[in-house]
Amino acid sequence: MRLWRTSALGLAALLAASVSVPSIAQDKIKLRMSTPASETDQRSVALAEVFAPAVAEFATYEPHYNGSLIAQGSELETIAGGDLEMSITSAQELATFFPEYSIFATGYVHQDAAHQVAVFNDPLMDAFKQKAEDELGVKLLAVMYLGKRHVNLRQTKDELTVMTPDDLAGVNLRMPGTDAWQFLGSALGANPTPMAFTEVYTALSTGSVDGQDNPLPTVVDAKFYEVTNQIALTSHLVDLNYVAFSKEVWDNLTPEQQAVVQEAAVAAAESGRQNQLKKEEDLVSFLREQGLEIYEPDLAAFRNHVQSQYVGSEFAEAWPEGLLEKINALGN
Ligand code: KDO
Repeated sequence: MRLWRTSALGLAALLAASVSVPSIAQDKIKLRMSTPASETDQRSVALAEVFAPAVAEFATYEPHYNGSLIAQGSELETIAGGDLEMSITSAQELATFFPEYSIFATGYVHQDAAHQVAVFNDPLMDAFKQKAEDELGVKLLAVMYLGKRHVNLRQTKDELTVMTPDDLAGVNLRMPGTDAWQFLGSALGANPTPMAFTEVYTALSTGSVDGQDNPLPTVVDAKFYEVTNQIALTSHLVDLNYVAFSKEVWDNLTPEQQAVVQEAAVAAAESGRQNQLKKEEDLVSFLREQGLEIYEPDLAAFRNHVQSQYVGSEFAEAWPEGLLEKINALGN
């Protein structure tokens, strides 16, 4: 009798456990992530392959690529409104809310991937992170490396050789659609045209723009090399993105879960960074094989021109006193 009761209890426990399995699964936190990037972009790959499995015990990672859920540039306000949990955001997008973020979107400020990490982890970032949390409800978990942006044009090098900013006069250069991006395009000497990333391939193929700027891995991933003829290696922006996470969702996690999410974001960023750096190195020869002319312009001329445009600009006025010097001191 006693045996029977025990096994009946055991059975009940088993049933309860099996009934509760789907409800536990349902209780998992859903983390929708929206990005204009493709599924094969290294940042997307890193989040899917490193971040997602690390948080899988309590969260379901649901990525949306190519701007299919939220249009490029609207992700932050969507997180703030509670309709999105994650994005891969840019300093340029944050600068539309907090102008001081434009310092991280300024040409020739970040020197390389390691400098980006040093800046992101330095106490100088604390006030920036806090403001995004308090005023936008967005937590910045890690810095992702997008790469060195270069000028990529439809014209052949014979038609137009870009050695100095003067050579870009009148060139219709697609830049993403925020003020900080447009300013950078003008600072390069070009005529910047705002356009969403997802429209760039078509615009290049029809000639409605002369060119675009992005790192080599993006030129390959988005197949821009099919519709352009040259890349001037201006390295005008060592570009970054932040892993942006809803503060509201964060606050509902246990401290243990928060630690897992934080570590997973940092690990994903590190993995994406290493892959992106390798791609940047490897892709020059691939692009040359595709027929693109790739060359280095007068970098000092570009650096001087770009930096001189920022001095005294409305962007530079928003930067906290002494911040640029602190950022420079963290580099080489
Ligand atoms: C772009 O629109 O050119 C850009 O490179 C800007 C970045 O901040 C980032 O949003 C990126 O697009 C997308 O993730 C697509 O790679």
